[in-house]
Amino acid sequence: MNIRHLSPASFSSTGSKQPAASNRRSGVTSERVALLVLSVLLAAAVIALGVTLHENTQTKKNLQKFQEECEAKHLSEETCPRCEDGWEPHGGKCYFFSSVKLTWNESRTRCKSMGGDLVVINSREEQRFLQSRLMKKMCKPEDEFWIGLTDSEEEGEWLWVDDTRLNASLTFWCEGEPNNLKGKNPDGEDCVTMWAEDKAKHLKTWIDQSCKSSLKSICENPERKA
Ligand SMILES: [Ca+2]
Ligand SMILES: [Ca+2]
Repeated sequence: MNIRHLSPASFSSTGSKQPAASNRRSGVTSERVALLVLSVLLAAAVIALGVTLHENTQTKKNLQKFQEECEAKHLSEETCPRCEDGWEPHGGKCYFFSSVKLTWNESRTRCKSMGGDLVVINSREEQRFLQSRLMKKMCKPEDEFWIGLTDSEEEGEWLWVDDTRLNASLTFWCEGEPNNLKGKNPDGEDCVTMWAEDKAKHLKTWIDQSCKSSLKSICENPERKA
């Protein structure tokens, strides 16, 4: 190969050196600009995606919150009884455990003044509920609560305050009760109390007492209508 023949070419190459470098520099600059623009676009896209994801999450959260609130509202309307303050809901009824000690008649009047009456026990389940609540309400073992049962009209004919007769297969007398003792009151014992005790798993906690005794009481009220 003849090197001389290459010389002019190499010169010519040297001659065009300046514009080539300039081109390269301007190429590098435009590449940088393009890269910068791409970077900005990418950053903008990432931010936009982030905002969208955040908004989506917020929307989902808001929707979930709304559904929870709605379900809670629905639940309270459908299944939660509506009782006045201080009354305890159970099985569609409201119960008030009064710690004020009054005679049976006075207790009944007080329950009525609050829109209810002394409790009528219609089921084994209701007796069990009341007993479980009394376990917490009783301050001492001899604490007794009036219920809405009496034989004051005719001895031995037990009537509830709603005028229904006591169902013989649904009684919860303590052993030896009712005994109509006449020690405290010559009229005998015509009003009924109930109490509770850990050991009383048999549910038999009713006692007939003198209606004039001052004792605590249980009031009952139907739940408020919607
Ligand atoms: Ca009696
Ligand atoms: Ca008795």
